[in-house]
Formats: sequence, C-alpha cells, structure tokens
Amino acid sequence: MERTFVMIKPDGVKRGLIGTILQRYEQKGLRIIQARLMKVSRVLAEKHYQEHRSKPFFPELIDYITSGPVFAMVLEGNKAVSTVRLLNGATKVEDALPGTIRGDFAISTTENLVHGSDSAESAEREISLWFPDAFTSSSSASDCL
Ligand code: RTP
Ligand code: MG
Repeated sequence: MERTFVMIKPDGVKRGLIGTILQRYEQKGLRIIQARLMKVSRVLAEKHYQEHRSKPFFPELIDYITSGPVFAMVLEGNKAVSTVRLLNGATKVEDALPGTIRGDFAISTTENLVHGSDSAESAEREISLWFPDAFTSSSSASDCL
C-alpha cells in the first residue's frame, strides 16, 4: 500500500467537479485517508511548487493555486502515486488523453484541475506539508475506517 498527495485545484472546486473527480479515484479503488477544503497561502503554494520556482510560469502558477479554495487529500492504494498520475493525465493540455481527468475536463495547461505527487519521495514531502498532523494517530481519519 502506498500513499500520495492529491489536490483538486481552484478551477475544479469553482466548476463544481469535486464529486466527479473524487468518484474517479474512488472507483479505481483508492481510499481517502485525509481530506480538507482549504484556501492556500502564497507561502504554502511556493513551498509546494518549490521545484518550479525558476520557471517562467511560476508566478502565474502561484496566482492560480491561491485564487480560491482547493480540495487537498491523501489517497491510499496499490501504486497510488502512479495510479493517480495516470488518472490525472498529461500536464500539457494538448497531450491529455480523453478518459483522463485533464483530458476530459481541462482546456488549459495551467488550469488543469488536479495535482498528484510525482514520486514516493514527493508524496512524503507533500503529505507532511499539507497535513502536518497526519502522522499523529489522534488526528488521522483513517483510524475511523
Ligand atoms: P502537478 O505538479 O500540478 O501535479 O502537475 P504536473 O506534475 O503534471 O506538472 P508540473 O510540471 O509539475 O507543473 C506543475 C503545474 O504548473 C502548471 N504548468 N504550467 N504554462 C506552462 O507551461 C505550465 N507548465 C506547467 C500546471 O498547472 C502544472 O500542473
Ligand atoms: Mg508536478
């Protein structure tokens, strides 16, 4: 079993796609371990996307991610990291295939609805960044399942 950090970005929340997107992850067999609708501070957004800080699209990316609430979550399942990336689809809008979340619903490379950690190491870093209490048993929703 593996855990990954997943986020429905502000365009997904604004367009009322939380339920539709969650259904795809759940139908695939991934389990929700943590979930939170939250406004993202610039500090958190910049830490999350630190690998892209020197890219030309970085300012636009930070403006976008902080433009409204996101639905942040931790999903668990067999090969959760790569499974979520497969369901999300390619980053570039013209490469995102029908059948993927981006391919079916996104029309922009920046506003592409969803994020999924790109490796087990990224997942660990991102889960502790977005859910700093997730490792204390008293705050873990998975204890209730
Ligand atoms: P994410 O991190 O959000 O899951 O997306 P990703 O791995 O598929 O793509 P990544 O290369 O990490 O890029 C992070 C996010 O930056 C925006 N982006 N804009 N305008 C552009 O050329 C461009 N390239 C990337 C997208 O929102 C992308 O998801
Ligand atoms: Mg990425």
